[in-house]
Amino acid sequence: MSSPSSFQSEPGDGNPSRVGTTLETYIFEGMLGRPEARGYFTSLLNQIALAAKMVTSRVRRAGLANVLGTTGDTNATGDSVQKLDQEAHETLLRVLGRRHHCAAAASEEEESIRVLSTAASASYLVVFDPLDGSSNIDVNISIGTIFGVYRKMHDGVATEQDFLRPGRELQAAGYVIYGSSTQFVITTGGAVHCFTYDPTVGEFLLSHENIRVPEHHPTYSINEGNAGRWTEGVKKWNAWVKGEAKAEKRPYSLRYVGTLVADAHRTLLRGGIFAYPADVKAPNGKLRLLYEANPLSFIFEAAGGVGTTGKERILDIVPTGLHQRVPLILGSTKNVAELQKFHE
Ligand code: FDP
Repeated sequence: MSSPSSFQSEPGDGNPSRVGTTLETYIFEGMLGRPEARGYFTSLLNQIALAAKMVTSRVRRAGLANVLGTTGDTNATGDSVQKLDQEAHETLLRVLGRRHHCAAAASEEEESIRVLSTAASASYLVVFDPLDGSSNIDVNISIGTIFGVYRKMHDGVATEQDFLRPGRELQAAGYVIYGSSTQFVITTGGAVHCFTYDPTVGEFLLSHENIRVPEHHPTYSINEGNAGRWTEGVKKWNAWVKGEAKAEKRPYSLRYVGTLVADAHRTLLRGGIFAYPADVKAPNGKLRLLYEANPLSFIFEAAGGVGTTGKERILDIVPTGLHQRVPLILGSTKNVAELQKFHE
């Protein structure tokens, strides 16, 4: 998979390793490889990285800075809004609005899109989940930010319709995980890289170059509390992963953080499968297509993994609404094929 704005020289292309390079330099070098580049895309990605630094600084002081707890409101999808969620949402909007390269943004926290600039230079659209894993904020468990970048395809003011595009049209996608360290994972459709934040220098430094999802790993990640509501196929698969079969490394180990970014990050690095399937209570699944499923599927595919509903490729779905939900399965090719066999 490649996108018109892929970083030109990627690891594995004969260049020496760039481990230690700052995210900013990495993005800048990507632009240097594209003679036609105007610097807008580069600037936009740098603004997202700046927002990530600002959010991480708040997250790291969350217990001290009076930002734990809820605001008392509910968001566009009916979840109660955490104060830190709201802060991350406002930070991203403010930072994205500054340089007039982002025409509009759609946030999981807001009902409608936010037009940020009508300047001619504002040629990108950004979708984001400002703080994923809200229910884990107050108990000091990893949380994250997810984002995706699309090109705006016309000269007029951005509209909601501009956002209702399949994920395969993403120009870039990434996430930030606020875990034992803060890491920024990004792809423009070529290689997937992970940059780790060094708070002593205030920079993201390339730490995991050219991430590839292992073909298989004996780990599964699903909210087992929903087992009674699953389809017969998912129930059978679930019983199968727990069955005894030494040669197939079964039973698999269960790992479920309950923060999508954290469960996806582990699966990206180690392999295995993450699933939030459709069930009788949530026939369309729980997770959001635009803010969660698409960016993560874009990353998984770029790293050699899979993003599917179980029936269709996530990146091929044409959205019908900003806050649409989808069943989501992410993971290693072999693990996902195992589940799909039971789906059929
Ligand atoms: P949360 O409700 O805590 O915000 O997208 C929301 C999300 O977390 C994901 O991060 C996570 O994977 C999932 O929901 C957890 O849902 P369950 O509590 O139903 O398992």
